[in-house]
Amino acid sequence: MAEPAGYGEFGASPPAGLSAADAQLWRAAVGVLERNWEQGGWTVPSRRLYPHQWSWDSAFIAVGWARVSPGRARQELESLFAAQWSDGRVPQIVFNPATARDAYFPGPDFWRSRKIPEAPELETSGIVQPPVHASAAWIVYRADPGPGAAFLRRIYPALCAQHDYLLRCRTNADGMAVIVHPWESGLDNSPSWDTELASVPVGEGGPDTVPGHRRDLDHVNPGERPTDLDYARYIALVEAYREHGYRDADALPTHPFVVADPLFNTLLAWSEEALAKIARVVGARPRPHRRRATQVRDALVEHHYDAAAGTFVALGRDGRAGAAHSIGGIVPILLDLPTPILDSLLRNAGGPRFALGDRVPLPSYDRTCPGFDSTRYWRGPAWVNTSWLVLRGLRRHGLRDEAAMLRDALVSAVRRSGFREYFDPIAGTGHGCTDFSWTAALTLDVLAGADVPRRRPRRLSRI
Ligand code: 9WN
Repeated sequence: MAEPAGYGEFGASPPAGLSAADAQLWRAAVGVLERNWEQGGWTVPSRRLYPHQWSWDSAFIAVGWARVSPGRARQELESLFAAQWSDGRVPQIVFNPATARDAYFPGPDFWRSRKIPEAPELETSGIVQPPVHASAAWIVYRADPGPGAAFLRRIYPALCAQHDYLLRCRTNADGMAVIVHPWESGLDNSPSWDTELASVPVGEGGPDTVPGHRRDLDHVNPGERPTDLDYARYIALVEAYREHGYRDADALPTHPFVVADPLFNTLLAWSEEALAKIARVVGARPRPHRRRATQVRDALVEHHYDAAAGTFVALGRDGRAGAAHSIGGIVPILLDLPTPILDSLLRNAGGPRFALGDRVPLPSYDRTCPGFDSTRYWRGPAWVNTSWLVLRGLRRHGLRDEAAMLRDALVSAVRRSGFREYFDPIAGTGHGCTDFSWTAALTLDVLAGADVPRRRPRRLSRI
């Protein structure tokens, strides 16, 4: 499926017009991607902390490669889809056979994908991550439309199968795709999952006994990672799902964690919009994709918008809402929304909770909440991918000034603290691993500047 590397079509030199400081940042970002590139045609998120291929990371990373080497961007996505299961799911992790089996926990011996008939030859995990891939594929195509068209023809059926799996096996009565594990959200220990997670029974060893060696703690300060209790629950959830051979029809009726998440569904709708554009290029029908995008967006607005809080919230199986004011509640700004909702999201983003306009990117969780923790993973720190998604949304709505503020915040955080995994949203300091691939990749996209807004700039009275 993959084509030859073709590295350097655009060269590593920065685009014309960047300041000397931005040009230096550009070269440094390319250096991170080069160091993290694997000969098999994909990029590790981080050499030591995440030494395999991750699903939504590859989508963000492809967006960055598209600015430097569209050939590598195409390979990044195609190598991921080479590990797609026959039921259409795109696994959260594709394990690198050349990496020690215990280099990451939980590794291939825990997931046991070889026992699953639908799984591919390469070993993988059995869960998914947010479906941002069709959107990434579209961005990759736009960067290099010549060879990009053949790439779209190759990958379109796999992208459709990915979405079909979610709509066929993972959709609830509201028409929303559900996740069965916090790792599927990509925002692993977000306070949004606390309520649902609290009722997950943990293993026999006791509430904070993790059945395995947490390799993450060999590389990163434990105060910046999920707790052992979180991990005990993560493991218990995988065991419950794995017991059913990862078959949703069997597992979901009794599964202890079934959540409809605004960020996951926003990316599904956004990617359906992208599939509509891709369909036009490959000679398929765009309308079914547009219809699905609208259906998911409408379900999101109808069931997940909390008018009092002015943001979108996750819902558990019995309709219990997760904590409001996670960054996932702002990300729907990527979609067309009714004006009052858009205005509320902007008020939240620009107010004290998310402080858009500060020198750092948007926090992952409300800065004013008692549960906010400025350095612990998804419970406060600013991550570049979620701010990049909001930035794309601001540009879509023609909000140039707000987009410029967020762009500057992203660039200055990285310039100040390096290509860190996440940043303290108040102090701006870097945390988690260094040389993190999607931070470098999305910095390239931001530095290169994005598509011109489709609409006339829209000014809000105040944000
Ligand atoms: C579990 C790879 C991944 C990201 C996730 C991020 C983190 C893994 C972990 O790293 O999760 O998937 O071990 O903590 O939360 O979004 O895809 O970068």
